[in-house]
Amino acid sequence: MNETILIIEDEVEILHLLKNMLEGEGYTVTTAGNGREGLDIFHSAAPPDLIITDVRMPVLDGIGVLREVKTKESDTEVIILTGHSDEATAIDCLRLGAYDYFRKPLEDIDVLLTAVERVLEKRALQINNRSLVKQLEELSIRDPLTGLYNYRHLQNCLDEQIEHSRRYQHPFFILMIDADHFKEVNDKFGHLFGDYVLKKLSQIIGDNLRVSDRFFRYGGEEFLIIMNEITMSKAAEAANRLMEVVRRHSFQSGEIATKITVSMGGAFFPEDALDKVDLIKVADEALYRSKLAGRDQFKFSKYVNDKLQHDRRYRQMTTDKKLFGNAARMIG
Ligand code: GH3
Ligand code: MG
Ligand code: MG
Ligand code: MG
Repeated sequence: MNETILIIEDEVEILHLLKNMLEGEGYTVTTAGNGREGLDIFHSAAPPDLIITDVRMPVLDGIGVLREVKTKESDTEVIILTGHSDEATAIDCLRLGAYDYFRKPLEDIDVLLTAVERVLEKRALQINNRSLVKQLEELSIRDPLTGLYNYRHLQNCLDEQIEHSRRYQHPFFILMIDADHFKEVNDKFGHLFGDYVLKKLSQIIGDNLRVSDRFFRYGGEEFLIIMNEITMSKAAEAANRLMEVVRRHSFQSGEIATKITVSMGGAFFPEDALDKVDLIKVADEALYRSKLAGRDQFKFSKYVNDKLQHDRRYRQMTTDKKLFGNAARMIG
């Protein structure tokens, strides 16, 4: 048992009695003579698991201590010691979040000891439950094979991302990725090796993303990346770089080694679509065009692609105009 208890009490005899008794039970005990000193200890290092505090004390009373401890949202529990005439105050303390109160003089010390044991057990259980809930929450948003965020989490993230983008006018980009001829990998080397390839694929792509990119397993052999604050040329650059990383990698496990390629399609919010469903549809269509064009390549949406071509043609026209202008002057 390594639980820590802070006793705050201005009556020295009671302080010593409690300290000796609790140390005898194996607790680590610190002491303070008034509320201010007690809070200094509470704030200075790791907060104690339990504070046993008197109510009436000079400088700062027990209620002041209780209020401060409970507003800090700490896991520190509080037990109150009161005088005979302080019944109403004691009840106020329970309302403020104290676990229990005991009247002085302490007649049955075992009752107090049992309360200490029980409150520390309750506290440990609460902390354990909270960590279990956290683990479950984490599991519920992850894909078990790759450890990436799963489809369900993608839906929530896209909802949030779209709301954020609308409010702050920050465009974003989604990149959809599909492994090429993956059925053949399974057929040739078995499903287990296929699983290994998907796991490794997610690692090598993940290793080549920016910290702000969010990476999801969309399903099967399909993945999706949300990229913030990225221009069209940077998006194409990122996609091409990722395809090259995959192209170069030899997927090796035991005796088996193989190479694979991926196809990609991308869509911008809000240029390509104004809602989640359409945005994914547009990226999927772009991916499909990559497949049709021979796989192992990346395509923007038709809209962005046309726009880029138009811009390129426009730039070419202005260059041509300058050229022709110069030529005309030379002839003239
Ligand atoms: P394409 O280039 O057109 O994408 O061809 P493909 O074979 O990859 O596409 P298709 O959709 O026909 O097949 C997808 C394959 O991915 C079939 C499925 O068994 C495999 N697959 C999906 N999820 C998993 C998985 O978790 N593990 C393994 N080993 N295979 C998977
Ligand atoms: Mg007192
Ligand atoms: Mg697929
Ligand atoms: Mg595929």
